Amino acid sequence: MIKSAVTISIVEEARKGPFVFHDDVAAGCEKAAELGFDAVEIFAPSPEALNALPLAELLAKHNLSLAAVGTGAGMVKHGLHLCDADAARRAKACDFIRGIIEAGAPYGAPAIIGSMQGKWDAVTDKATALSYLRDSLNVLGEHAKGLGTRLFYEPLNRYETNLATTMKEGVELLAPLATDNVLLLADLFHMNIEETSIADGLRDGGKHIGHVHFVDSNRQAAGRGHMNYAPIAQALADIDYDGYACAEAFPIPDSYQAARQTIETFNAVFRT
Ligand code: LER
Ligand code: MN
Repeated sequence: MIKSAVTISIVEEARKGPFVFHDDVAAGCEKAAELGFDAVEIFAPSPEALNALPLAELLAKHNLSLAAVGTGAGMVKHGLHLCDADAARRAKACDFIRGIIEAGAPYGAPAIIGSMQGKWDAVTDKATALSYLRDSLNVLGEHAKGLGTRLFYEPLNRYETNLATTMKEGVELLAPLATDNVLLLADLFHMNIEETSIADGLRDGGKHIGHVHFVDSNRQAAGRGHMNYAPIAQALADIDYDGYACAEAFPIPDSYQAARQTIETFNAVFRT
């Protein structure tokens, strides 16, 4: 059965980012539980910041799981990414992600590689960038496996990456990996921009999809745009998806209402 989750960001630089709750993990957990979410996904500024949170206590108190942890602060705060031409910077990017993997693992929460994947450019051609990225995914995927968790790789829209923008390209990117522990994150916002059909894109991802960012066409809460969720729900059923549908959306008109709209749409789409 597909489970619901909602994002909480405590990254100062991402205050205007597409996260439902901001700044206060305790308050976000309280609201998530009140609205009936199964889990939260946390975007933190560093592994240390994640480790410093009273997460075990908060999750137990509110009967929530930790669905996933984001790594994008490595890019947002430090400009790090896995395709950097400089080997020392790539190693730093890897270390940052390794720390987030280790912070999420005790809660069974996989780390997400989204913006930390980077891009190819005039200095680093596409083949070289892809080999850098695959090298890191192999190392980090196996590291996560050793800790009993997974790693999620997220295809992004063309304005955020040029490595894999569709689920099909995501599958092709993962195919040569030595590790079997990296799954795709299907973000409906990116897919709405890049896929010919979102439902077919989900079928292209198939068994490789491990996580879904559940959001509307305009990156607002599900139900506040023009996304047609019926074929999306059908495609997820067709591929036997039973992970999270996690709200990664702007807090419009405010965090609480975005979360409430999300869970209403989630229940209408997945629980009827
Ligand atoms: C970025 O656009 C995104 O969708 C995040 O989940 C990854 O950093
Ligand atoms: Mn996303």
